[in-house]
Amino acid sequence: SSGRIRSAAYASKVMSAADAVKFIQSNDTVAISGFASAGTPKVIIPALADRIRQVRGTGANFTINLLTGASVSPDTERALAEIDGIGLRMPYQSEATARKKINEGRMDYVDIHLSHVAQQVWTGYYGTVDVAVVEVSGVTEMGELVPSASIGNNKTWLDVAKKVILEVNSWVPEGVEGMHDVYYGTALPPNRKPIPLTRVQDRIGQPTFRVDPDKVVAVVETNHRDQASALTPPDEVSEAIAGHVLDFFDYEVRNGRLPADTLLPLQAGIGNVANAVLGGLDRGSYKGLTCYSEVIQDSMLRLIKDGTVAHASSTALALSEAGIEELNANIDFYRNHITLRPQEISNHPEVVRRLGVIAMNGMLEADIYGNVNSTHVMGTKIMNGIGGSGDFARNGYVSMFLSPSTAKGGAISSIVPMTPHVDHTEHDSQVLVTEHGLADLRGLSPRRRARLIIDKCAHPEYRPMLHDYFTRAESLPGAGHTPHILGEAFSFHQRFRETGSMRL
Ligand code: 0RQ
Repeated sequence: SSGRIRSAAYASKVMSAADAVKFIQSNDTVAISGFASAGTPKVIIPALADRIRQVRGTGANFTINLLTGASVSPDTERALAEIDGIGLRMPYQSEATARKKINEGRMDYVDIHLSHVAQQVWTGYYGTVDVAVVEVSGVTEMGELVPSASIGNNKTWLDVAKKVILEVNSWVPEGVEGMHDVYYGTALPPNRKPIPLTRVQDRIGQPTFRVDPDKVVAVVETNHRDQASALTPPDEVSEAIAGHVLDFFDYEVRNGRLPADTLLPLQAGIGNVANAVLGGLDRGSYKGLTCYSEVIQDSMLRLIKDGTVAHASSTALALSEAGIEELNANIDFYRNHITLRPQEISNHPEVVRRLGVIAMNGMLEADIYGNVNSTHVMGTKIMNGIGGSGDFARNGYVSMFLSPSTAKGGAISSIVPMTPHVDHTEHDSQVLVTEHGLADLRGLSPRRRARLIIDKCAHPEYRPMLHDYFTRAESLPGAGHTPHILGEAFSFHQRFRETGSMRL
């Protein structure tokens, strides 16, 4: 035994993964840990996939409904998706096999704001949670659970599930204990109280999860690495986008809207562009920045190490292999600069609004008025999901959306006449950025926004087509406040469908 289970009551429940999954029945709603790859259970899901195959071999059906924090490790998502093991999936995925099943209509997918998941489950929108499968890094003498590399919805899963299966993973460094802040003060209305978090580094909860020991039906010991997040080095396009964002920060400081050294808490989505923006921060004169986000990427570790970032709050780590090594080797240092929280708090509208978060998220496309599509390719096929982008964009102090100006080698323009799906409305997006420039939409009417977005953000090749559309829309009799030619508004998308390119 690894010595991580310090409570005898739990030690007596240790069993194999194959035995543990016998507690999961067909049609169960199963809520698992994991946010990005971090903290995904390592052995129970593969064992469950085996059990599903076995049961199917007898002629019976076996599917589960799967609830998570956000995406889980790709291997885990795939293991269940490729055998059609999931009836309903909620709230976020980013894995090719699952995406395909969803778009073929073979897996139900409910795509909701990550801050809403906990309360929607408490209120019973998803029925009963039959089993929670949660990875932890240890069990204390008192039977409390030390979280691992993510928190996500684990507090809620442990609270609401009828049965709990724990994976105690001794690969997670013991020094992680104390990095987490699990807040137990949330409630449903009319009993809600203000969340007493006024600074990024505030600790308002406790370092461990509580669970009713009678519900814990199985404990499985593991020693398995988290799957690393892919990290591609910034390219020219993402460096250019980052450059515009950093210039914008300077502009805001000069205008007295952001504090000079520390700015306001930063939130950045996952991926190339976010990494490039964060990576560029240590070139400025910033000291003691803070981040209030949902994940921590590699660039953040470097910024913490050199003092550019004083404290980062999130619900999960999303590190590459090298980042995981760096964190684990220096866990006692990073524990004082990183706080992991339940996602209902890391993404909470009240807290995001109070702190004045600078929200920077990726998008698929925006229209000439600033409506943003983050989730649906050509308006119909799900990409990943809204994730936390709405939580931050709607409530941020400044809400920015960042994207290359084209996709698929230029065949797709990220600026279109009208987005065929809207995740973030024109009322929520304030600044759009591509490699060509930054459109500051604050204080502008729709017609002024349109000209600015086309001139600053669209790829030069698409600018004439967009101007042509807008000019003709504006000259229609009764063009209105937000001019459109309704029969033509999706012509770029239609052309892509028919010819494989939005180009004329
Ligand atoms: O696909 O790799 O197959 O070519 O979409 O595009 O440019 O690499 O951008 O990785 O930042 O993803 C919106 C999906 C952008 C992401 C989205 C294709 C493009 C490529 C990826 P290929 P890029 P990113 C914070 C909040 C919602 C969740 C969120 C996302 C692939 O940012 O999922 O924000 N956001 N969470 O070719 C068709 C278009 C396209 C397009 C790009 N207009 N039409 N395909 N692509 N634009 C999260 C955290 O804090 C963790």
